[in-house]
Amino acid sequence: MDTAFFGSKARLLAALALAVASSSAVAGCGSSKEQTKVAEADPAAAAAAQEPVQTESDASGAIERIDVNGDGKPDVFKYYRVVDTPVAAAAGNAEQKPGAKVVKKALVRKELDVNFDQRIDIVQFYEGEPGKEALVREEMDLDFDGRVDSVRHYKDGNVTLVELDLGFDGRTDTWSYYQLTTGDDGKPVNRLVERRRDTNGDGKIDVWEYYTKGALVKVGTDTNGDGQPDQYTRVDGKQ
Ligand SMILES: [Ca+2]
Ligand SMILES: [Ca+2]
Ligand SMILES: [Ca+2]
Ligand SMILES: [Ca+2]
Repeated sequence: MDTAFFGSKARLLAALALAVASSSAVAGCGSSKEQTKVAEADPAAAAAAQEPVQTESDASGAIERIDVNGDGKPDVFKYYRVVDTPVAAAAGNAEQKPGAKVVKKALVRKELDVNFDQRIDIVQFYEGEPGKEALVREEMDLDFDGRVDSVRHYKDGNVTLVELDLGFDGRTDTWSYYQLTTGDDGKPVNRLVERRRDTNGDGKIDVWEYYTKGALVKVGTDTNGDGQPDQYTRVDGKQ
């Protein structure tokens, strides 16, 4: 019984490892065997498969298209802003002429089609100078209908607010707020501190959940419909 269970689990892991290995090979440099096969079937797809990463750029920006699953169609799009850095300001290079500029690019947006249906499901927005880009917002289409259902806001690498449309009707109904605090072990920890919910879908918040050290301690409700909590219930046993 146990042996059979572990056997099937091992096979599953092996299959998973294989899938990951082959997809990263395609994303990296591509295998010549696969390219030959594709070339016989579709020369255009073969040309794309040979270059899983395609870059286009002009004076103001650049776009990088990446074909993750090797079907010849890009699934990841990276948009860059081009930044001219005077050579003096960049790392000193004696061979370059005075007044010359080093062109650097900063990632501003990343779009991902995670289910390979040619529709973007995740859009990430970045801010910061080249090499120091930080994720500030992430929009996700969780049910693949083309409409954003989740927006995550970040500050210094930590999520601060998650907006969710759990009803999938195009309206946010859940707001989760996070705060960076110090844990019992003295290390920084980013924790959920408050969750606001619109439970009846009228666009107004009616339930407020308050969290301490990640645990729900108090629930506030709006009973008179003014959009403010007026009744509180403690759920942690304290008075
Ligand atoms: Ca693809
Ligand atoms: Ca998609
Ligand atoms: Ca959606
Ligand atoms: Ca409501």
